[in-house]
Amino acid sequence: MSAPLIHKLLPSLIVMLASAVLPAAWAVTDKPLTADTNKVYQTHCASCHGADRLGGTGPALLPGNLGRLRRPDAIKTITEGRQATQMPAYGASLTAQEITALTELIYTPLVKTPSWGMDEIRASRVEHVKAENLPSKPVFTADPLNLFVVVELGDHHATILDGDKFEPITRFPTRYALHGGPKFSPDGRYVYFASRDGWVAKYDIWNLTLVAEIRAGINTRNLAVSSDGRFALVANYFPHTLVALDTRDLSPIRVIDVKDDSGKSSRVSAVYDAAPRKSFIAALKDIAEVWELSYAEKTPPVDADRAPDNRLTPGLGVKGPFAPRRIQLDDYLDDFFFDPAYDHVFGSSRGGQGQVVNLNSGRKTADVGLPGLPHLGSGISWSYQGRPVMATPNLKDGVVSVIDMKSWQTIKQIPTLGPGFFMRSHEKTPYAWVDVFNDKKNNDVIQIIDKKTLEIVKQLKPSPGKIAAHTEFTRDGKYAVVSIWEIDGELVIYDAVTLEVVKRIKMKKPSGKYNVFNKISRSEGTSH
Ligand code: DHE
Repeated sequence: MSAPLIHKLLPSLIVMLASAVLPAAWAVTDKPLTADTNKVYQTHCASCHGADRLGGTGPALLPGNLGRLRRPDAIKTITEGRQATQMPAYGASLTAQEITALTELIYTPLVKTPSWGMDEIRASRVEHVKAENLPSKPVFTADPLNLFVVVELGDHHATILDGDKFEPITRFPTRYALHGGPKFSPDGRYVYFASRDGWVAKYDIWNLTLVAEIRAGINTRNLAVSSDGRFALVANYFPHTLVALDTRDLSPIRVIDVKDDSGKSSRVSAVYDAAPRKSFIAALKDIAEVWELSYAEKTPPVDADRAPDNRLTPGLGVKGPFAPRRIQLDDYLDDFFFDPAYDHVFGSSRGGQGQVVNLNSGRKTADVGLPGLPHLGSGISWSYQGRPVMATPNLKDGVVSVIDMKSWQTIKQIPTLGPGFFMRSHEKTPYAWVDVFNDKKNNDVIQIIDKKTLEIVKQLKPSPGKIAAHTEFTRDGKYAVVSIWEIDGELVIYDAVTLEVVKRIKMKKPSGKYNVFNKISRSEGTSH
């Protein structure tokens, strides 16, 4: 059945069903918009986006989830539909006023806050196949550790790419708007995706099969997988929770409310695995704390020499696995980067100011002056003149900052052609690759930094006039793969030594690509 036909037949049924089964807290508001607009929404949109706007086969239509979609683009999408998706065009069936009113509706918060706790999370889980029944060897001959998982945002698909032949092995649909790096099981067999709408998916790469999905939040930031592969922790903007999942089948284990002693709750900016500590570290957006959640048998011991006025406070009566150890700070710590030993996190506060926190003592140990808005989640590290350094691109200023991770001094601010987004390198290449994603004039350029001299040595234009972003290397570091961020985009593969193009592969807005080996070996040139 065609998508427009589904749109015609299902709405009334969905509305009836929705009003019968949805909890009161999800009721669609008819304020401050007119009942007419709601009727238009229920007739044309609810079947895919949910009677409650929380999403269905289509994405959630709530202001928090639409933050990155500008209103004129929303109007265009409703009028013209969205290429390569199920979203039909309504320009012929709705008036301009109805389309404007619908746009207003989707940018209006729900009057009643929807609840998304353990019951709703559990009910959302879909187990497509029992993972343990699938063969435990790859169904293809390509090197399973030199595969790339490519996220194609253009039509919400992912491609598994053979990293030796640079040929796609399979391509499959994903949930709408995946964001953040997918995470892998320690053997590289399973990959876990998170979508902005809170869907987490487990995919068996060896069997090219989707195993299970669960909606862990309504507006999700990212997820982390424990170094032993047993757990996933999902960081949510809405509701203000961290959700622990059992990676075997994505069953929910625990929903942790994120709040401080006064009861003030917080969005979670991001969560990462700290393998040597056997814990997850979570950065909080609205509370000046960083949380450590252990998945070790016993919670990790805290430094004996911790100051008597120790500022670690017990966590909210939550006991057992994932009981948060709360480290209180003077300033907010948004996204962050670990030092090589995972003893420190280097984070940026809301204003972009950097601070270093010792995770063992729970104390801030240094301030680091940083210009603009550093993008620490995209930081990489290497050894420079015998010292561990990290480098971060900057979302606001045209600069890459290189910081000594022993003294926490800035060694160099490398001027770039404009603000960037992603940075990558590899142990076996002398270069770090950085894009100029956030500069309208120069966003088709990739700049190559020599890790020894900290100078820009070359500029590449993979596809002049088209946005170039996000590099990833093959497992041996010999080739670098760059994305062309267009609906009809491509991957451009470079010889990482000669910096010559060796191949181009058509893709639908390939946002990020992730090499299995580099990810599971925690290559210093890649993000956590
Ligand atoms: Fe991302 C990773 C935050 C906007 C594409 N982004 C991340 C991570 C964080 C983050 C915390 C690390 C998570 C992880 O990998 O586990 N991103 C933010 C923002 O705060 C910001 C600026 C605003 C927002 O809307 O959330 C933002 N990000 C974007 C985009 O607009 C991008 C370009 C397109 C998109 O997908 O929405 C984008 N972010 C990415 C990608 C990664 C990512 C491709 C994974 C990078 C990697 O190599 O690991």
